[in-house]
Amino acid sequence: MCLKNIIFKFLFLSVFIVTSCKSEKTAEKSINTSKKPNIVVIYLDDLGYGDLSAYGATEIQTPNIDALANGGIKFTNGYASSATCTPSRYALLTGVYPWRNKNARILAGSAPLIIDVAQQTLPKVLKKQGYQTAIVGKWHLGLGSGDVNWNGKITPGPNEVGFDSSYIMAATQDRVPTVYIDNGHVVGLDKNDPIEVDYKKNFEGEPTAKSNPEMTTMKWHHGHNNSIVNGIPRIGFMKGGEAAKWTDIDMADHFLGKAQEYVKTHKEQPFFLYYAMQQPHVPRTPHPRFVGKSGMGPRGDVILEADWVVGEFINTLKEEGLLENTLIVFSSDNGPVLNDGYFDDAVEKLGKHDPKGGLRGGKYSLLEAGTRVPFITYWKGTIKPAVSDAIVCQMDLLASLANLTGTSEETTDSKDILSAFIGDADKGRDHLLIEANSKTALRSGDWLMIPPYKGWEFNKKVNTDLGVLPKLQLYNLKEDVGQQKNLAETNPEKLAEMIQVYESLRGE
Ligand code: NG6
Ligand code: CA
Repeated sequence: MCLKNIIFKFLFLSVFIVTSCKSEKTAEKSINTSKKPNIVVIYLDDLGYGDLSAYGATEIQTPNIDALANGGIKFTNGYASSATCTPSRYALLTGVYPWRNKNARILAGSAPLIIDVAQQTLPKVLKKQGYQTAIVGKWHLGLGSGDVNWNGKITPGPNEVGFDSSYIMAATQDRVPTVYIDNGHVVGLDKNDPIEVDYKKNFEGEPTAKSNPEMTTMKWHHGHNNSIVNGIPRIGFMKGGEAAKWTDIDMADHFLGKAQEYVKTHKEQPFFLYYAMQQPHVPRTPHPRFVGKSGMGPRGDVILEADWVVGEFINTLKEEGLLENTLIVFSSDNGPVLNDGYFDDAVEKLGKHDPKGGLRGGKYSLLEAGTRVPFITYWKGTIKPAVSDAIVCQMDLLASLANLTGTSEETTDSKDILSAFIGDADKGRDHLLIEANSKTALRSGDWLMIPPYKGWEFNKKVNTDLGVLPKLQLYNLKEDVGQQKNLAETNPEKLAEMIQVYESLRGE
């Protein structure tokens, strides 16, 4: 959007602004790596800034993730690029702002791949540096180039954008097809029972949550009323593939097994593993071992499950003698949401827990809780424990890990801030554009500016402030992290400066 007219309003102030939009300086690394470290990105789905005890939660204990946060660098200004999944994952893997790609928005399970196979990606950069590369878990960046044939080789996908191996779910746990895909092939598929997927209309005679509510064991609140799999109504229609359908309650164990197997069988050369876990996204289906353990209902239970998974995975690295030669990055693709479409007690049993950790907004929002997420770097024996206030974004991993592994790869948007990631510098980025539903806002220093936008201010279904207003918003996050005081009118100089930086970053 163009803010020229708004800028004119501030011109009379004659504020001479020196913007620092130049690319941040390339980091000098102090780490002397005789051997390239393994790199693991553990990426949760919808985990909020306040969902971990290391980030201040008191009603839930996450000792295994806390051990990473307390033994590594705990970032307090760590960002996903976006307030939803697909765009954040796009930025993480390509180093490009998602608003540059109009397809980088929440995708259907049948959507085509949105990363160009010729595009630079994080796994490609690391492959060039001698790494073996793999993804285990949630993909949600599209598959195929139009009509996917789920019964043949599904391509292009992760294997065509830099991953040597892939074991994934196509989109989300609440979207069909509800099957695992191993290097482009549906796992356990019976050729006599082919899979068909449609996001527009149902297949004749197939039950849905609307036609057969008695078949559902989890009830839908909004959306999620199409095909029913394992008693859970999903988004999208699916027919066939009975033998291939996943079991929801052991998904965490299943992906953990794959991640463990990968590190055990790939330790001769450095590896990059993108381990994209499904918790605490809906449908929240904790294994019976965790049911009732948090006292907060399934959302709390799957956070405990995720924490256990992280502990088991770290134990495997230890047992294999890999922990001291592995950099672990832990984060989440967007902020928290309670009711995201099912009645699952997330709201009712929340108690005193604050998934937003004092921030405002949540998943889908331009306000801080949408994109500011737990962000940890851990490397036993190499990274010194610290808390860092540096502004860092997942999109910067591409350029920063390129530097770590001995090359240089600044894409248009990914900044080399390795020194912040490894604790050599207190400062990360100068500026960052965050995104929600294709709308962008500027974080710069202690400040956040949201341009005026048309649209819903509040999403009643998910009970979230979207940060969308028809007027400018300006917040000082140092003094007002909860974003209660809009300073746009009282601090016109800062506002004008922010607008100028914003326009220059957006190329307007
Ligand atoms: C929304 C879904 C929500 C979730 C989200 C994607 C409805 C009503 N809501 O459209 O439940 O699946 O998409 O979440 O269908 S994300 O974390 O993958 O971005
Ligand atoms: Ca998500």
